[in-house]
Amino acid sequence: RAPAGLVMETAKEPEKLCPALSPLLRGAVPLKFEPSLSVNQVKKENPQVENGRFQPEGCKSQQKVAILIPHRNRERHLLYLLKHLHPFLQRQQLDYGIYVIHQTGNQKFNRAKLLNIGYLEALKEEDWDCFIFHDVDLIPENDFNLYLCDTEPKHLVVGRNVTGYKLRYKGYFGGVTAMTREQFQKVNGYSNKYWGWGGEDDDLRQRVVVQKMTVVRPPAEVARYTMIFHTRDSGNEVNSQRMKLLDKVSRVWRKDGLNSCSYKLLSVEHEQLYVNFTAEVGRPE
Ligand code: UD2
Ligand code: MN
Repeated sequence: RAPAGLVMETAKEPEKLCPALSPLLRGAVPLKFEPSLSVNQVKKENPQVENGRFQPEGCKSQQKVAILIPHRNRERHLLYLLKHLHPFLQRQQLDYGIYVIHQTGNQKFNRAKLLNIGYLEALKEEDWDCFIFHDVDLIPENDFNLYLCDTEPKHLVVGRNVTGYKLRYKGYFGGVTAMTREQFQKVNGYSNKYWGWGGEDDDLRQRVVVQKMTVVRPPAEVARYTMIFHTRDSGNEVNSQRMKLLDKVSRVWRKDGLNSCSYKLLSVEHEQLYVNFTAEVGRPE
Protein backbone atom coordinates (compact mmCIF):
# COMPACT_ATOMS: atom_id res chain seq x y z
CA ARG A 1 0.00 0.00 0.00
CA ALA A 2 1.22 3.43 -0.92
CA PRO A 3 1.57 6.02 1.82
CA ALA A 4 -1.50 8.19 2.23
CA GLY A 5 0.14 11.29 0.77
CA LEU A 6 0.97 9.52 -2.46
CA VAL A 7 -2.52 8.11 -2.87
CA MET A 8 -3.92 11.59 -2.46
CA GLU A 9 -1.67 12.89 -5.20
CA THR A 10 -2.31 10.23 -7.80
CA ALA A 11 -6.04 10.35 -7.13
CA LYS A 12 -6.18 14.05 -7.97
CA GLU A 13 -7.53 14.37 -11.48
CA PRO A 14 -6.48 17.22 -13.75
CA GLU A 15 -8.98 20.03 -13.27
CA LYS A 16 -11.70 19.98 -15.87
CA LEU A 17 -12.71 22.99 -17.91
CA CYS A 18 -15.72 24.97 -16.70
CA PRO A 19 -18.82 24.42 -18.88
CA ALA A 20 -19.44 26.83 -21.79
CA LEU A 21 -22.48 28.11 -19.88
CA SER A 22 -22.13 28.35 -16.14
CA PRO A 23 -24.93 26.67 -14.14
CA LEU A 24 -24.90 29.69 -11.82
CA LEU A 25 -26.28 32.20 -14.34
CA ARG A 26 -29.49 33.95 -13.40
CA GLY A 27 -30.33 36.15 -16.37
CA ALA A 28 -31.60 39.66 -15.72
CA VAL A 29 -31.23 40.49 -12.05
CA PRO A 30 -32.61 43.82 -10.79
CA LEU A 31 -29.81 46.30 -10.07
CA LYS A 32 -29.61 48.24 -6.85
CA PHE A 33 -27.97 51.63 -6.41
CA GLU A 34 -28.25 52.27 -2.71
CA PRO A 35 -27.03 55.71 -1.68
CA SER A 36 -25.70 54.24 1.57
CA LEU A 37 -23.45 51.68 -0.18
CA SER A 38 -19.90 51.66 1.21
CA VAL A 39 -16.58 50.12 0.15
CA ASN A 40 -16.60 48.04 3.31
CA GLN A 41 -19.94 46.52 2.45
CA VAL A 42 -18.74 45.51 -1.02
CA LYS A 43 -15.57 44.08 0.52
CA LYS A 44 -17.64 42.04 2.96
CA GLU A 45 -19.86 40.77 0.15
CA ASN A 46 -16.77 39.47 -1.67
CA PRO A 47 -14.61 37.64 0.85
CA GLN A 48 -13.21 35.34 -1.87
CA VAL A 49 -11.79 38.28 -3.84
CA GLU A 50 -8.18 39.23 -3.22
CA ASN A 51 -6.27 41.85 -5.17
CA GLY A 52 -9.27 42.14 -7.49
CA ARG A 53 -8.71 38.51 -8.36
CA PHE A 54 -11.00 35.49 -8.31
CA GLN A 55 -10.79 31.90 -9.56
CA PRO A 56 -13.74 29.53 -9.68
CA GLU A 57 -13.73 26.45 -7.51
CA GLY A 58 -13.98 23.00 -9.00
CA CYS A 59 -13.24 23.84 -12.61
CA LYS A 60 -10.75 25.67 -14.77
CA SER A 61 -12.10 28.82 -16.40
CA GLN A 62 -12.28 28.89 -20.20
CA GLN A 63 -10.10 32.02 -20.31
CA LYS A 64 -8.17 34.26 -17.94
CA VAL A 65 -9.90 37.61 -18.18
CA ALA A 66 -8.65 41.07 -17.19
CA ILE A 67 -11.22 43.83 -16.78
CA LEU A 68 -9.69 47.28 -17.45
CA ILE A 69 -11.51 50.37 -16.17
CA PRO A 70 -10.26 53.87 -17.09
CA HIS A 71 -10.90 56.25 -14.23
CA ARG A 72 -10.69 59.74 -12.81
CA ASN A 73 -12.99 61.31 -10.26
CA ARG A 74 -15.83 58.81 -10.56
CA GLU A 75 -15.51 57.11 -7.18
CA ARG A 76 -19.22 56.53 -6.72
CA HIS A 77 -19.61 54.94 -10.14
CA LEU A 78 -16.61 52.73 -9.47
CA LEU A 79 -18.15 51.52 -6.24
CA TYR A 80 -21.46 50.59 -7.90
CA LEU A 81 -19.61 48.87 -10.73
CA LEU A 82 -17.50 46.79 -8.32
CA LYS A 83 -20.59 45.94 -6.30
CA HIS A 84 -22.30 44.48 -9.37
CA LEU A 85 -19.38 43.19 -11.40
CA HIS A 86 -17.78 40.89 -8.84
CA PRO A 87 -20.82 38.64 -8.27
CA PHE A 88 -21.68 38.86 -11.98
CA LEU A 89 -18.25 37.56 -13.01
CA GLN A 90 -18.27 34.92 -10.30
CA ARG A 91 -21.60 33.58 -11.54
CA GLN A 92 -19.93 33.25 -14.94
CA GLN A 93 -17.23 31.08 -13.30
CA LEU A 94 -14.49 33.27 -14.67
CA ASP A 95 -10.88 33.41 -13.65
CA TYR A 96 -10.66 37.18 -13.61
CA GLY A 97 -8.90 40.26 -12.29
CA ILE A 98 -10.15 43.84 -12.12
CA TYR A 99 -7.77 46.72 -12.87
CA VAL A 100 -8.56 50.40 -12.46
CA ILE A 101 -6.31 52.75 -14.40
CA HIS A 102 -6.38 56.13 -12.80
CA GLN A 103 -5.27 59.27 -14.63
CA THR A 104 -3.53 61.68 -12.29
CA GLY A 105 -3.60 65.49 -12.60
CA ASN A 106 -5.97 67.85 -14.37
CA GLN A 107 -4.91 67.50 -17.99
CA LYS A 108 -7.42 66.40 -20.60
CA PHE A 109 -8.66 62.87 -19.98
CA ASN A 110 -7.30 60.16 -22.28
CA ARG A 111 -9.46 57.05 -22.01
CA ALA A 112 -7.72 55.16 -24.81
CA LYS A 113 -4.22 55.69 -23.51
CA LEU A 114 -5.29 54.57 -20.03
CA LEU A 115 -6.58 51.35 -21.55
CA ASN A 116 -3.27 50.78 -23.35
CA ILE A 117 -1.50 51.32 -20.04
CA GLY A 118 -3.86 48.90 -18.31
CA TYR A 119 -3.15 46.25 -20.93
CA LEU A 120 0.63 46.64 -20.69
CA GLU A 121 0.74 46.74 -16.89
CA ALA A 122 -1.80 43.95 -16.32
CA LEU A 123 0.30 41.63 -18.45
CA LYS A 124 3.21 42.24 -16.12
CA GLU A 125 1.09 40.79 -13.30
CA GLU A 126 -0.55 37.81 -15.03
CA ASP A 127 -0.71 35.94 -18.26
CA TRP A 128 -4.18 37.18 -19.32
CA ASP A 129 -5.89 35.71 -22.39
CA CYS A 130 -8.71 38.19 -22.74
CA PHE A 131 -9.20 41.89 -22.00
CA ILE A 132 -12.47 43.68 -21.33
CA PHE A 133 -12.24 47.45 -21.84
CA HIS A 134 -14.92 48.78 -19.53
CA ASP A 135 -16.45 52.21 -18.85
CA VAL A 136 -16.80 52.87 -15.14
CA ASP A 137 -20.47 53.82 -15.39
CA LEU A 138 -21.91 50.86 -17.30
CA ILE A 139 -23.56 48.10 -15.29
CA PRO A 140 -24.39 44.87 -17.13
CA GLU A 141 -28.00 43.84 -16.58
CA ASN A 142 -27.90 40.20 -17.70
CA ASP A 143 -25.27 37.65 -16.76
CA PHE A 144 -25.74 35.73 -20.01
CA ASN A 145 -23.69 38.59 -21.47
CA LEU A 146 -20.46 36.62 -21.13
CA TYR A 147 -17.24 38.43 -20.30
CA LEU A 148 -15.21 36.12 -22.51
CA CYS A 149 -13.37 36.80 -25.73
CA ASP A 150 -14.45 35.46 -29.07
CA THR A 151 -12.74 34.53 -32.32
CA GLU A 152 -13.43 38.15 -33.40
CA PRO A 153 -13.38 41.35 -31.33
CA LYS A 154 -16.60 41.56 -29.35
CA HIS A 155 -18.72 44.59 -28.53
CA LEU A 156 -20.84 43.90 -25.48
CA VAL A 157 -23.09 46.95 -25.39
CA VAL A 158 -25.97 46.66 -27.80
CA GLY A 159 -28.34 48.74 -25.71
CA ARG A 160 -28.41 51.07 -22.77
CA ASN A 161 -31.26 52.32 -20.64
CA VAL A 162 -30.50 55.89 -21.71
CA THR A 163 -30.87 55.11 -25.44
CA GLY A 164 -33.91 52.86 -25.24
CA TYR A 165 -31.65 49.78 -25.51
CA LYS A 166 -31.01 50.45 -29.22
CA LEU A 167 -27.63 50.25 -30.91
CA ARG A 168 -26.43 53.85 -31.29
CA TYR A 169 -25.11 53.41 -34.83
CA LYS A 170 -23.93 50.53 -36.97
CA GLY A 171 -20.20 50.85 -36.33
CA TYR A 172 -20.58 51.61 -32.64
CA PHE A 173 -17.78 50.06 -30.59
CA GLY A 174 -17.85 52.05 -27.33
CA GLY A 175 -18.55 51.33 -23.69
CA VAL A 176 -17.50 47.71 -23.15
CA THR A 177 -15.38 45.74 -25.60
CA ALA A 178 -13.64 42.35 -25.40
CA MET A 179 -10.48 41.47 -27.29
CA THR A 180 -7.98 38.67 -26.90
CA ARG A 181 -4.38 39.50 -26.28
CA GLU A 182 -3.59 38.52 -29.88
CA GLN A 183 -6.39 40.63 -31.35
CA PHE A 184 -5.38 43.70 -29.35
CA GLN A 185 -1.70 43.22 -30.18
CA LYS A 186 -2.54 42.84 -33.84
CA VAL A 187 -4.19 46.29 -34.03
CA ASN A 188 -1.38 47.84 -31.92
CA GLY A 189 -3.95 48.66 -29.24
CA TYR A 190 -5.71 52.01 -29.04
CA SER A 191 -4.39 55.29 -30.43
CA ASN A 192 -2.73 57.43 -27.74
CA LYS A 193 -3.77 60.68 -29.41
CA TYR A 194 -7.40 61.12 -28.39
CA TRP A 195 -7.63 63.75 -25.66
CA GLY A 196 -11.07 64.53 -24.29
CA TRP A 197 -14.36 62.99 -25.29
CA GLY A 198 -15.03 60.88 -28.37
CA GLY A 199 -13.56 59.13 -31.38
CA GLU A 200 -11.18 56.70 -29.70
CA ASP A 201 -13.71 53.87 -29.85
CA ASP A 202 -14.34 54.45 -33.57
CA ASP A 203 -10.58 54.52 -34.09
CA LEU A 204 -10.22 51.09 -32.48
CA ARG A 205 -13.03 49.79 -34.64
CA GLN A 206 -11.21 51.04 -37.76
CA ARG A 207 -8.05 49.27 -36.66
CA VAL A 208 -10.05 46.07 -36.33
CA VAL A 209 -11.42 46.52 -39.85
CA VAL A 210 -7.95 47.27 -41.28
CA GLN A 211 -6.87 43.89 -39.88
CA LYS A 212 -9.79 42.26 -41.66
CA MET A 213 -11.39 41.27 -38.40
CA THR A 214 -15.10 41.74 -37.81
CA VAL A 215 -17.06 42.81 -34.76
CA VAL A 216 -19.41 40.38 -33.07
CA ARG A 217 -22.12 41.15 -30.54
CA PRO A 218 -24.16 39.04 -28.15
CA PRO A 219 -27.93 38.93 -28.71
CA ALA A 220 -29.68 42.23 -27.99
CA GLU A 221 -31.75 40.66 -25.18
CA VAL A 222 -28.65 40.04 -23.10
CA ALA A 223 -26.26 42.83 -24.21
CA ARG A 224 -28.06 45.39 -22.05
CA TYR A 225 -26.55 47.94 -19.68
CA THR A 226 -27.66 50.56 -17.23
CA MET A 227 -25.51 53.68 -17.52
CA ILE A 228 -25.39 55.55 -14.25
CA PHE A 229 -26.54 59.08 -14.97
CA HIS A 230 -23.79 61.64 -15.43
CA THR A 231 -23.02 64.90 -17.18
CA ARG A 232 -19.82 65.53 -19.16
CA ASP A 233 -16.82 65.66 -16.81
CA SER A 234 -14.63 68.71 -16.70
CA GLY A 235 -11.33 67.75 -18.32
CA ASN A 236 -13.16 65.53 -20.82
CA GLU A 237 -14.58 68.13 -23.19
CA VAL A 238 -15.45 67.03 -26.72
CA ASN A 239 -12.34 66.41 -28.79
CA SER A 240 -12.62 68.70 -31.81
CA GLN A 241 -9.70 66.89 -33.50
CA ARG A 242 -11.42 63.55 -33.57
CA MET A 243 -12.68 63.61 -37.19
CA LYS A 244 -9.23 64.60 -38.43
CA LEU A 245 -7.66 61.76 -36.45
CA LEU A 246 -10.24 59.28 -37.70
CA ASP A 247 -9.37 60.15 -41.30
CA LYS A 248 -5.87 58.82 -41.02
CA VAL A 249 -6.17 55.67 -38.93
CA SER A 250 -5.15 53.34 -41.74
CA ARG A 251 -1.94 55.36 -42.25
CA VAL A 252 -0.86 55.81 -38.62
CA TRP A 253 -2.06 52.80 -36.62
CA ARG A 254 1.26 51.03 -37.04
CA LYS A 255 3.23 53.70 -35.19
CA ASP A 256 0.58 55.06 -32.81
CA GLY A 257 -0.55 52.57 -30.21
CA LEU A 258 0.86 50.03 -27.78
CA ASN A 259 4.32 50.39 -29.30
CA SER A 260 4.41 54.17 -28.74
CA CYS A 261 2.56 54.42 -25.43
CA SER A 262 4.74 56.48 -23.10
CA TYR A 263 3.66 57.25 -19.55
CA LYS A 264 4.88 57.42 -16.03
CA LEU A 265 3.48 54.81 -13.68
CA LEU A 266 3.19 56.52 -10.30
CA SER A 267 1.84 53.65 -8.22
CA VAL A 268 0.41 50.17 -8.18
CA GLU A 269 -1.96 49.52 -5.28
CA HIS A 270 -3.34 46.10 -4.51
CA GLU A 271 -6.75 46.75 -3.01
CA GLN A 272 -9.03 43.87 -2.10
CA LEU A 273 -11.52 44.64 -4.86
CA TYR A 274 -9.14 45.75 -7.62
CA VAL A 275 -5.60 46.62 -8.54
CA ASN A 276 -5.14 50.33 -9.07
CA PHE A 277 -2.59 51.73 -11.49
CA THR A 278 -2.05 55.47 -11.21
CA ALA A 279 -0.36 57.00 -14.23
CA GLU A 280 0.74 60.29 -15.64
CA VAL A 281 -0.30 60.20 -19.27
CA GLY A 282 0.98 63.56 -20.45
CA ARG A 283 -0.99 66.14 -22.39
CA PRO A 284 -2.10 66.94 -25.94
CA GLU A 285 0.83 67.85 -28.22
C1 UD2 B 1 -19.08 57.05 -24.58
C2 UD2 B 1 -18.60 55.60 -24.69
C3 UD2 B 1 -17.19 55.50 -24.11
C4 UD2 B 1 -16.25 56.42 -24.81
C5 UD2 B 1 -16.81 57.83 -24.77
C6 UD2 B 1 -16.04 58.79 -25.64
C7 UD2 B 1 -20.65 54.36 -24.47
C8 UD2 B 1 -21.54 53.58 -23.61
N1 UD2 B 1 -19.51 54.77 -23.94
O1 UD2 B 1 -19.21 57.31 -23.19
O2 UD2 B 1 -16.73 54.16 -24.20
O3 UD2 B 1 -16.04 55.98 -26.13
O4 UD2 B 1 -18.16 57.91 -25.23
O5 UD2 B 1 -14.77 59.04 -25.17
O6 UD2 B 1 -20.93 54.59 -25.62
N2 UD2 B 1 -13.94 58.77 -17.42
C9 UD2 B 1 -13.57 59.03 -16.08
N3 UD2 B 1 -13.41 60.30 -15.65
C10 UD2 B 1 -13.60 61.37 -16.47
C11 UD2 B 1 -13.98 61.12 -17.81
C12 UD2 B 1 -14.15 59.83 -18.25
O7 UD2 B 1 -13.39 58.11 -15.30
O8 UD2 B 1 -13.44 62.52 -16.01
C13 UD2 B 1 -13.98 57.39 -17.92
C14 UD2 B 1 -15.10 56.55 -17.32
O9 UD2 B 1 -14.70 55.21 -17.30
C15 UD2 B 1 -16.21 56.81 -18.31
C16 UD2 B 1 -15.45 56.76 -19.63
O10 UD2 B 1 -14.21 57.39 -19.34
O11 UD2 B 1 -17.23 55.84 -18.24
C17 UD2 B 1 -16.16 57.44 -20.81
O12 UD2 B 1 -16.52 58.77 -20.49
P1 UD2 B 1 -18.06 59.22 -20.35
O13 UD2 B 1 -18.79 58.22 -19.57
O14 UD2 B 1 -18.10 60.61 -19.86
O15 UD2 B 1 -18.55 59.24 -21.87
P2 UD2 B 1 -19.88 58.59 -22.53
O16 UD2 B 1 -20.84 58.13 -21.52
O17 UD2 B 1 -20.39 59.50 -23.57
MN1 MN C 1 -20.70 57.32 -19.59
